[in-house]
Amino acid sequence: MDRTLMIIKPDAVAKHVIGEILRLVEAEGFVVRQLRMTHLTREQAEAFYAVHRERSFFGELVGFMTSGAVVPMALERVDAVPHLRQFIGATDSTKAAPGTIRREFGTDVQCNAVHASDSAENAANEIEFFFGKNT
Ligand code: 3AN
Repeated sequence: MDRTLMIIKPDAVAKHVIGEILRLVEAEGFVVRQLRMTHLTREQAEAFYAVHRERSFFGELVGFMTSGAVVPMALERVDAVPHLRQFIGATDSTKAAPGTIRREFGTDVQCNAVHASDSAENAANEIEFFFGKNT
């Protein structure tokens, strides 16, 4: 079993679809191992997305991710990282495949409902970011 980190982003929290997203993720065979609701500070959002610091959309991204509560969770499943990436769909919700989380619940490239780790190494770091070591 592998673990990955998913975050339900402020747009999806504001749309009251936390439950619907969790239901779909659990039906897909993911087991929720850790889960909490938090409101990121600017410093936390900048640290979480540090790899994007030089990107033109960094300021907007940090503004969006601090605009409301988020729901990070550690999910466990066989092939968790690639399976969840596939399941949530492309970054731009308007281009995500039908049936994916981002297509169903997101709006565009920024308000795309969820984040999912893109590698096993990042998954471990991101789970530690929200839930500490030994998770
Ligand atoms: P993904 O979340 O699919 O791995 P990344 O890592 O390229 O995508 O981007 C991280 C986050 O930055 C995205 N989830 C999205 O919210 C935001 N983002 C990516 N590209 C853009 C863009 N062109 N304009 C605004 N926000 C963007």
